[in-house]
Amino acid sequence: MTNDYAGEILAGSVRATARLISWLEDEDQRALEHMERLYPHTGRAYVIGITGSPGAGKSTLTDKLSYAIRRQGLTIGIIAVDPSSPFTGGAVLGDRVRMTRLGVDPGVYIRSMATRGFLGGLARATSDVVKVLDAFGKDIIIIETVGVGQDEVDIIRLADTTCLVLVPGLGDTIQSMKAGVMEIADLFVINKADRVGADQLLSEVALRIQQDSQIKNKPWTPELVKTVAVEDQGVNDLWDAIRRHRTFLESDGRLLEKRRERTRNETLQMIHNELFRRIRGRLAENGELDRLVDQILAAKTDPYAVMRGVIGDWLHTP
Ligand SMILES: Nc1nc2c(ncn2[C@@H]2O[C@H](COP(=O)(O)OP(=O)(O)O)[C@@H](O)[C@H]2O)c(=O)[nH]1
Ligand SMILES: [Mg+2]
Repeated sequence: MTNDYAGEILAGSVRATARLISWLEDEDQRALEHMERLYPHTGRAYVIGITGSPGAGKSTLTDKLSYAIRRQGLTIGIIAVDPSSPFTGGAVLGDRVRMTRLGVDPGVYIRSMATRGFLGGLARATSDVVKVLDAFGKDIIIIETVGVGQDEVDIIRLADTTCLVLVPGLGDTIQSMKAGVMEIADLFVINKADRVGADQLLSEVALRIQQDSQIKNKPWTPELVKTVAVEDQGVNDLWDAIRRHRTFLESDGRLLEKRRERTRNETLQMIHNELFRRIRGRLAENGELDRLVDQILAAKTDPYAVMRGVIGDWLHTP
């Protein structure tokens, strides 16, 4: 091992943290041994997910919430998986981006994730970044993500508490909310409550919570919080609600159960990714894959037989 990044990260090095995260983003295999060393130092941070449509105010809310959290003396890691986030100035940057005030606070580490081409999945990479920031010693980790595709839903599953940000008059009333996103929310944030229609949206969401059998059957009833993020209104209420949800999870071992489920999925996913990476690597050698494809196209074999053959060979490899 040439660099002791894990040791440096545990000792608080921002530079080593940034470097390891870049490797994770590039799916650089060198990251693995460092991740393995960091792993025993993870599991301490509490992860908050902030999701919602573009323009809902997620970044503004994340910013204001971070100040509220900092005032309690807790440290924060922010992961913005949102290419349009002001943290990045609209650009997709791989490096640590400093925001004007938060960015110069050593108790805050901000990172935007590039959303391009992840073979192992964006959620997988984000989950590793969470672990790095956790080992780096951040008490609270906030993940900001746009709640649209499957990637985002998978990312939001990394959070212990998920906040869904809705705004009045965006035309994205809850009827059109993607199925599965509503169900994932532990807290509904009605942001831009300075606008008309905030109270109507609030009662719509409250009604939906009462009527949705999937939500109703959960032991936790989602809370609703009204905020005006730009004016820092309701942000302390949001923080209080997050803490109530945390207390709820920590009672009766629910948080442990949630993390057990996550560890299970992650471990399976890791095995899946590594197997696939190795098999793909071997098939790419000597044009083996192209040869097989030629044979399929020439009707000498079919993809099913190829798949069985490849896996059979692999399993019998000593
Ligand atoms: N009127 C109003 N505007 C807000 C509020 N919160 C955020 N905004 C504005 O909404 C726009 C989008 O906010 P941003 O935080 O970038 O949203 P994101 O795309 O969800 O991260 C910005 O111009 C913010 O200033 C709010 O509570 N009220
Ligand atoms: Mg944003």
